Amino acid sequence: MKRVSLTQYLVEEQRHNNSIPAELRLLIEVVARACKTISHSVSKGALGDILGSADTENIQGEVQKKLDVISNEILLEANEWGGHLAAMASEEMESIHPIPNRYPMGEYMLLFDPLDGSSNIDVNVSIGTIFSVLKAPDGMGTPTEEHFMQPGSAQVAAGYAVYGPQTMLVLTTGNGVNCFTLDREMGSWVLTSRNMTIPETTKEFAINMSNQRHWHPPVQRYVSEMLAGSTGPREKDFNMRWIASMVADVHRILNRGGIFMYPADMRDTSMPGKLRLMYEANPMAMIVEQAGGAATDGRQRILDIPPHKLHQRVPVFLGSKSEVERVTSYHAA
Ligand code: AHM
Ligand code: MG
Repeated sequence: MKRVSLTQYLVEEQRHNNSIPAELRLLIEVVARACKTISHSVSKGALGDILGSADTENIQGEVQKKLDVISNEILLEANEWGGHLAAMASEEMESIHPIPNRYPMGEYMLLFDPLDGSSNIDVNVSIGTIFSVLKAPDGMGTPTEEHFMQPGSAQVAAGYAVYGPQTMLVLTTGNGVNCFTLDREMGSWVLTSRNMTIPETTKEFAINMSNQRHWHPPVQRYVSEMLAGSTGPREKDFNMRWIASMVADVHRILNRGGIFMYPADMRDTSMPGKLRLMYEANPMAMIVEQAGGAATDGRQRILDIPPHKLHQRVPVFLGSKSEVERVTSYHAA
């Protein structure tokens, strides 16, 4: 079988489908290269002194792991000098990171969660990097947080790298979803799945069940109906999986269907859910929709939510269309 590299795929997309302007292609290549470097660090584990805590806190007050900090730096450094970006924003940084004056300013803005699934770093379970690309508004001038306040539907590209038994890069530029596997010997990303499609129906769900007592009634109803199995209203037995790395859970759903949920709960109404709109929910929602699935916050399409702050959190329901539609309809009932 002829191998297609990420570079070749992007060049062909640019040439034939016109879906990727040259600048965006360069940007994606740089992000992919940074993910390769992160993958290399991840695979060293204790041998690379990358495990454990960094003794610092991020903007959310969460203790940062060494690998959170290392991955953030790798992405910042890799993307600063290329001339295709105006600014970056990261889950690990309080405010935006404009491109320093010594480099030319480009027309895109990059957002990322440098190392998603931090609780799994030290236990050798799959983790990942999630990214989202927005266009800088015309005549923007000095970038501010305000320029990032665009709904997910404005994303021009989104993707994630998953560092698991294999390192994979899943990418969309609004023309379907493709998956590349890292060939470690050759150091290149090779196209291994074209046009990924999420099966519409499923018998598998993903949620952190330990929070059950805090859930709101629509989520209680939805999950209890699944747990009732073949003699319950759903008339089938469901299986449950929860990796606690969104990238790994979404990657499974992309491949074999399922629904992923991180709902709001009754503990703290000021904190609607755990996941972040700009770094996690929006890019994953774009990927899932491009693969034929659906993504809502229980009430509306995630990609339609107007953001009001960089580190905003949202409830997330995404995956197989019929299941996302069902749990969303329970919220309306
Ligand atoms: P992180 O960005 O700090 O790693 O947090 C996000 C992660 C997701 O990857 C995952 O779905 C979720 O947190 C797991 O949360 P929990 O520990 O409550 O199960
Ligand atoms: Mg995360």
